[in-house]
Amino acid sequence: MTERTLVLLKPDAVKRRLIGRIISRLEDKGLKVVALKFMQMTHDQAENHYSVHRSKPFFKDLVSYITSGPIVAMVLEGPKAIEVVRLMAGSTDGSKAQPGTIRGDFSMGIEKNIIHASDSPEAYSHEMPIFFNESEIVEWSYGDEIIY
Ligand code: 3AN
Repeated sequence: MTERTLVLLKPDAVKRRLIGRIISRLEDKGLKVVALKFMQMTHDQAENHYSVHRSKPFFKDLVSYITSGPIVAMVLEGPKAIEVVRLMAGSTDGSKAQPGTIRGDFSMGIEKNIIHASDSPEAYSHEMPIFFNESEIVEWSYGDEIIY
């Protein structure tokens, strides 16, 4: 079943010039970009995005980190996109993430862990409107069916 997921390339990915390499991995896998934005998150957007973590001890640091520099926000589409991107991202803590995953290959940390990806359809429904209007999501087709 085709679904959509919200992906963020965090400030460490941007600062380390990894945008292209990470998007390439996601495209190579077969995920389709249907929305893409380079932006600076506001404090309010960050608090909203991470609202499920509001009571956690790391919440303040999380908000301050994700607003510490520009990010890339994307909506990706594909069969089981949520599960597929979570698998590709790897475990939250980069030092424990499997080699071959994005965090496993590019991160040694739990905060600076390169990528965010929605973990459920409910999370996607909460997160996506923080970054995009419905009108910014483009329905399009590759024109061949090679990818799927
Ligand atoms: P994931 O991004 O793998 O879904 P979550 O949802 O458990 O991880 O946590 C959201 C974000 O909060 C993580 N991406 C990470 O940046 C940060 N985080 C999670 N646990 C910790 C922690 N113990 N200390 C600092 N930051 C954390």
